[in-house]
Amino acid sequence: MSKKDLYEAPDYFVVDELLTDEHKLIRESARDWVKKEVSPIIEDYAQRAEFPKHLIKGLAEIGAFGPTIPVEYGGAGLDYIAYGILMQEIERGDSGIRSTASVQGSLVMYPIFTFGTEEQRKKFLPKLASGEMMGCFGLTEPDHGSNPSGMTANIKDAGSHYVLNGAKMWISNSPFADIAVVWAKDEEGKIRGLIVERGMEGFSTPETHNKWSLRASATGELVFDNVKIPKENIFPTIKGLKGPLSCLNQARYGIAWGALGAAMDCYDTALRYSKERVQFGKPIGGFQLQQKKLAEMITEITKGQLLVWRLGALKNENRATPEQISMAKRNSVETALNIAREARQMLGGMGITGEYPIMRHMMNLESVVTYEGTHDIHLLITGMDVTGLNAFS
Ligand code: TGC
Ligand code: FAD
Repeated sequence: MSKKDLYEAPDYFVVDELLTDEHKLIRESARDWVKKEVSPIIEDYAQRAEFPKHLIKGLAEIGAFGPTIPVEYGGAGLDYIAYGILMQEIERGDSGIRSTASVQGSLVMYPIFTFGTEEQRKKFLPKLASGEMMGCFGLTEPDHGSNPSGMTANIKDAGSHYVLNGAKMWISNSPFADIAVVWAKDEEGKIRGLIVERGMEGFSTPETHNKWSLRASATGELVFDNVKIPKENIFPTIKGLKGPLSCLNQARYGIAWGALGAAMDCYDTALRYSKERVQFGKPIGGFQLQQKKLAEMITEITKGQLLVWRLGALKNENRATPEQISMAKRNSVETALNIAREARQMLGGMGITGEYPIMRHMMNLESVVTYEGTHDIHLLITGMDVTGLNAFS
């Protein structure tokens, strides 16, 4: 983006007062980092469909990898509101960069910390926290997206090791990841989690090209052709879909905060533009139709901010339910997509260019509304929770 990043975060209901000094400090350092390191380069990388790998070090330095993981394993030992703030600031820059942080912290470090052995924790967590090692998460398969319980990736016990076969699709960070947390069925048909390391024979990670969305994030497959997995790389006790779904709770929580960051950037851009752009002799912000758009945007952002703050407070007390997380993820992404679409129109022709971040956010959000559980799946989770009736089966 050639323009200077003038972002000012909207805070209509003074949610700021609900944050601690530590939260505010974390937010300021993340915001400064995004303005300095992400905004100036992100448009170019997105246009070229390239992940800006050099940002990994900075992401680690602002504490974006495993913010809630204890300090003794290299994490930042922060609470869930701090984690949410970090995701919001990063996604304000770009959803693809937030994706990298979400995957590393919630989908790779969290399962190793929660389900892994002490040896696995010590071996992998500090390097993942510092960005020296990058990870990815393999749940989705070509024929099993919303319904991961049907997965066919499988492991067989070969005495001294397991043998892994199958394929995963749509995997963020897979093309450059050093390790993959992979979910596969054992011989009893139970879903198990294991750590697959780059370089293991029969393991490859072909990149997925031609995306119109999340262009600054690398997406690929995971292909397993008789890969020998040492027994020490399996998570020993967790069995069943609740293993991967618990990781998704963490990541979906981060997205609930993150997507609002994209919404806030679109709103802020459109608000500034509406005061500067003159048509029919006055700034377009003076026309009622444009004010309606801005007023509705700030209303939805404010509702979203209050919702995720409350969700964070519940999460800090270990009281947030997966269903509450689903509602917040769905609401924030829908809010962000609607705001991105309206904000883009407010910029007229300029809205389609890379001079402004809106079109990039809008395209990115088309992935965010699909991954980590689609818009419809989260609606059905809420539906099941309030009725007690399962629409999936
Ligand atoms: P169901 O029979 O309901 O449940 C099976 C077992 O799982 C438990 N469970 C959960 N546990 C923890 N957290 C949750 N959110 C849970 N939801 C369910 C459940 O209690 C049960 O446990 P148990 O002990 O009885 O065995 O499962 P189902 O097969 O009917 O599926 C339910 C459904 C559809 C909601 C679920 O499969 C689902 O959420 N599907 C969406 C799939 C999804 O979100 N995939 C995401 C892939 S990863 C990704 O997109 C990363 S993008 C990263 C980035 O770039 O940012
Ligand atoms: P499908 O499940 O085939 O769904 C197609 C449509 O049918 C959707 O609209 C869905 O809502 C609807 N639908 C499905 N079931 C029902 C139902 N019961 N009732 C009503 N409607 C239904 N996965 C990973 O494991 N790791 C990753 O790192 C990862 N990163 C991703 C990155 C990107 C850029 C993208 C696009 C995806 C990523 N995913 C990842 C995969 C993502 O989680 C899946 O795309 C998502 O879960 C949906 O699966 P699907 O694409 O197979 O769609």
